Amino acid sequence: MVRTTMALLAAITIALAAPAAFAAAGDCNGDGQVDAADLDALVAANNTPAEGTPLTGCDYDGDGVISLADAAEHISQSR
Ligand SMILES: [Ca+2]
Ligand SMILES: [Ca+2]
Repeated sequence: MVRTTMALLAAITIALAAPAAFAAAGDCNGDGQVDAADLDALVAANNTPAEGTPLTGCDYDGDGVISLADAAEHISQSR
């Protein structure tokens, strides 16, 4: 019973966290807006880890590092 409850709590936690992660896509500086400032944040963070920063939503290729490839993808998705 306890194990089931813990698994349920974990599933709920993941479910609640997931929409926020998706909503942050393109919002590289975490200000809630997707605009030109996000590209500046992406370029400034070139070759830095995305994990644990607002930049996780802008790691388009999912390699865990912000790079110019992510900036290029950000530009193509912003058009
Ligand atoms: Ca932003
Ligand atoms: Ca990347």
